[in-house]
Amino acid sequence: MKLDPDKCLPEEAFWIINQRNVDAVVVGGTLGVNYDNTEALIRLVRRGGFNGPLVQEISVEDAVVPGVDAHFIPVVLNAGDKKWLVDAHLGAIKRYRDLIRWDRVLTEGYLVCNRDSAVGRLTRSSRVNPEDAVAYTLLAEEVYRIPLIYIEYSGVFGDLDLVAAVSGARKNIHLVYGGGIKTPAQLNAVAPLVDTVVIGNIVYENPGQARELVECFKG
Ligand code: 1GP
Repeated sequence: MKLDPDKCLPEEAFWIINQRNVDAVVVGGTLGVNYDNTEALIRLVRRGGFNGPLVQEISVEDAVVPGVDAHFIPVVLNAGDKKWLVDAHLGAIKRYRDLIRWDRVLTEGYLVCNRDSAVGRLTRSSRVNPEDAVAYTLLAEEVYRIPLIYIEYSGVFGDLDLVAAVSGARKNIHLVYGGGIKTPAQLNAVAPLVDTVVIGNIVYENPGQARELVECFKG
């Protein structure tokens, strides 16, 4: 479950995140993220009784909040703007170097497949077909030795052929899918292909439907 610091958390979210088949709560977003709204959301989730893994996915250097269980660092493999591949990360390391708990940092090889999403526009991500996606995955797994690849369709349900191609080509890299999941059929179609499914927008757009999704998902 990914929660956005720039959005108002509906009451149902507290029930949802405490269900057995929600593995973790990731706090992160692309637009309007700052330290105050990120810290407030993290506090809200903990106060809401969530005792599972609580992770911040960092997209803004100024918004790094200590005290979470881990920090996920997206490295946007298909970014047209090199900032999101290396420069933002270098800047953050220079700034926080002695404060970083490296044992709690997890790199995400990010593959932004919806170029019209906020993250797609921000990073100026290049178009990705299934062959590209497989090559990026092998690059992440075999060359960069990144532990996790995240197929990000943020806002739209993705191309299952692309996800299946990546799923068949990867060896051990942890495969995450996120984007546009609104129905049990979508969830159940993508879940067998990947290790982790992320749901985000539906929690805000239609909390009741998000609740149903989590309820009917058997994992
Ligand atoms: C966003 O992958 C997540 O980073 C989830 O996508 O918001 O479209 O569910 P949605």
